[in-house]
Amino acid sequence: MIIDEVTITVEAGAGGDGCLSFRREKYVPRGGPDGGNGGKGGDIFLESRTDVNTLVDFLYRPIYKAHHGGHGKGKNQHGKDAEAITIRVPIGTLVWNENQELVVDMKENGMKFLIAKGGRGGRGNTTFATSTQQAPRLAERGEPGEIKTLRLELRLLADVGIVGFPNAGKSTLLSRVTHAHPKIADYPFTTLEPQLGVVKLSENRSFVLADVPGLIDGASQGKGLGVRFLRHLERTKILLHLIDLSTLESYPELTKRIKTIQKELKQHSVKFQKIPQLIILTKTDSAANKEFPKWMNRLKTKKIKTMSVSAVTGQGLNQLLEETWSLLSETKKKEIAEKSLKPKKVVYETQIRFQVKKDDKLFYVTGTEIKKWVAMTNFGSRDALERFQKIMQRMGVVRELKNQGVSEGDTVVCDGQELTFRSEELGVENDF
Ligand SMILES: Nc1nc2c(ncn2[C@@H]2O[C@H](COP(=O)(O)OP(=O)(O)OP(=O)(O)O)[C@@H](O)[C@H]2O)c(=O)[nH]1
Ligand SMILES: [Mg+2]
Repeated sequence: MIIDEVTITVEAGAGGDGCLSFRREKYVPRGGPDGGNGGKGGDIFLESRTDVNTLVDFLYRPIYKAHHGGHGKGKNQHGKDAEAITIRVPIGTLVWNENQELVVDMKENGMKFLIAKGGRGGRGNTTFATSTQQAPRLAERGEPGEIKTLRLELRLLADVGIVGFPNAGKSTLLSRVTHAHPKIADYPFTTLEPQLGVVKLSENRSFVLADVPGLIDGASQGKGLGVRFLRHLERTKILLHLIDLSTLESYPELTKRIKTIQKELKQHSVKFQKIPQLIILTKTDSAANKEFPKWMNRLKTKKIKTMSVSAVTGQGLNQLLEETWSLLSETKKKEIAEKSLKPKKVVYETQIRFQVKKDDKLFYVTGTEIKKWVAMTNFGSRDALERFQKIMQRMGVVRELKNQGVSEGDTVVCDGQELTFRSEELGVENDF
């Protein structure tokens, strides 16, 4: 299996800061607050596309940054929202986070996934005015955007699989139509593990072909090697079923061989019944019985698509690739039509709100939300500090601190910001 891998960093934009300002007009003493809100920071999306085939571009451009939101201004002017950016990835890209957890499998065409969320704009002081607090000296800073380091892994999914008995000429076919160099020999079980190659018909017409070890009667019960690798073919869209003419004497033998392989596939997984199959008679140059064109006609009357090739003379190879391509395009179109009926998914991750840990005399409060509120608070302002405390209370941080035995004067470190646990002095109703 060809696996392509890159590491990238995505940095969503921070929200713009909210503005702290008061109206100043002639003859209007003590004008009210008029600080506008900051704009939203830019989000970063991943989108799976059929027109992107590799991860190579990411090697040259591993960092993606969205813009920050504009800052709020006086006269209630809000900052501008930053535009989202979309990173295009090939279909079949797996996205892993720093903890090696799978974030998303971009396996469907046109799937859009919010990978890094832009920060919310900070609120200006106008927002904080209430009937009791008419001149708030409080404005939020913008929320930082999410920053993530991601590992993208492309599992090149094979579009077309080759199946058949050992020695049918599977690897030879792969070597003739792609740049792959599989081992080829005139004894069974030459191929020991799956081989992939890319067939390029023209600039925009290419597909991935997979060759797996040969199957034998009883393979689904574990005989031979082939069955171990059949799972690699489960996601293919078309199967080329190869049959060796050089050892084929009669029509009944042909149908028997076809049925044997089809039975093995079906017993391995019912999924194979839905995958269209092309029957390919191989080694026409050394066919044991020259009557095979008649057999092909008989199969055609049963609506079984049959072709013949010789990897030695090259006979039939082009027709085979063209036929495979048109069948493949048809199958893909059908799939896309079925899928586009469903709404596109945008998935959000859920996170633990906060964590409190006691270490000696210090209490450490961490978590994404805590990080956010610390970044958004201007600790130099008494009003802002008071608000921060209220938020900690609402989130249940205070309750948890108390559970862990916090007392007056203890130091609480919120995401690197040192604060003193004190109640009355700050005049907050309940303790911090
Ligand atoms: N005359 C002739 N011989 C061929 C042709 N295609 C393949 N062969 C020969 O058939 C033998 C088997 O070919 P492989 O491609 O290794 O067969 P395979 O299906 O991959 O076999 P396993 O990997 O063992 O399952 C080799 O000796 C090839 O040279 C052909 O079109 N004409
Ligand atoms: Mg082989």
